Amino acid sequence: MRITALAGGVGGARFLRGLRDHLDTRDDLADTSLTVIGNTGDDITLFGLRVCPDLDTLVYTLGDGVHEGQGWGRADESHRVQGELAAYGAQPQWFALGDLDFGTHIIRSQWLGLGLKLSDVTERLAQRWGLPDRGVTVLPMTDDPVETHVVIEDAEGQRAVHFQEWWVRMQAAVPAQRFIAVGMDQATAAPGVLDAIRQADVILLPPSNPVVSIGIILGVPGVRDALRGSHAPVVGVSPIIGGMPVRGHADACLDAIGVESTAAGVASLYEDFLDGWLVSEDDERGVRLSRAQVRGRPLLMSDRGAAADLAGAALDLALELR
Ligand code: GDP
Ligand code: FO1
Ligand code: CA
Repeated sequence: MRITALAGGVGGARFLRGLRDHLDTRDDLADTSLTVIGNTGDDITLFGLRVCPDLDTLVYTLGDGVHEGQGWGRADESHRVQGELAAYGAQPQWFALGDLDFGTHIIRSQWLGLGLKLSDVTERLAQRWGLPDRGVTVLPMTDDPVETHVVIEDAEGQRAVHFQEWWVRMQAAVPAQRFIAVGMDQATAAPGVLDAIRQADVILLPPSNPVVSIGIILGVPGVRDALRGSHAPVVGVSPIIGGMPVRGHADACLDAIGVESTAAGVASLYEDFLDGWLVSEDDERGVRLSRAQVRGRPLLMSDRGAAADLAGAALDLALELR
């Protein structure tokens, strides 16, 4: 069976590792392949190096190399290089890059500099982490540079800052007026992305940020149409439980686009292609959707086992809707 998922960073990666774990327990679904279409709007160039936070989070997590507490970056990390850069007064210092993580950014930047596409580079990185052996392919949504910028207004007036500056440095405390996916008008889907949607047997939307993760991927030309036209059931998991994101600032992102921070509000963004929607058991009665089937399930990925159970529930609903 072919499963395709759209994903951001931590929420997407934990869910998809859970899905991989769940599939390992299913004899009936042996030989299932998982293709993950990752958000690249978070990407940023720092110290001359191309950093792809969401793709790296996916690869590190699915390759068992992630820092479990943070959910991003490498396990057993040190920060000597960043200390050295700080001694030179190099900026920014608000974005924590570890020494092992730097290795990834150095080799990625070198390969990109040699003319490889981001999708080729990501394939090489995933290979090192053993993903192909687990039937997992990670595709960047596009090979073209796309960066999410955030329009804000503060004491310095109205301006656009890189998404990471708003999210990490400002902690999303300055209200976002809107998000701009810079470069999207010139972008095309990376090789394999649209086919992965068209040829999937099941399509899953993990509980990723609906605006700056999934929303950005949906903006890639052809992606939304492919989802609408797909014969496969599309099942999503709410990142919002009881009106609150589990982590991060998804509520600030939803505010900016005028959508309420509820499981129903997020579902409304996927209305035209969503067939199934998992919400928390407490939210179930409050969510009525015209098209999609709604199911209440324990939604918290408190550990790897809980993530596997959640992914299994999403997959079961998709198989039921097939
Ligand atoms: P990011 O790129 O690191 O921000 O990660 P994603 O975009 O993939 O996912 C972020 C979203 O995951 C946030 O909006 C969280 O609310 C959601 N999330 C994180 N952990 C959980 C969880 O255990 N359960 C659910 N349902 N959502 C979660
Ligand atoms: N998130 C933070 O909140 N603070 C950081 O300093 C930070 C550094 C970082 C470095 C590499 C990487 O792959 C991810 C990193 N993240 C950091 C996570 C990430 O940039 C964002 O939290 C998500 O992309 C938000 O969507
Ligand atoms: Ca992200």
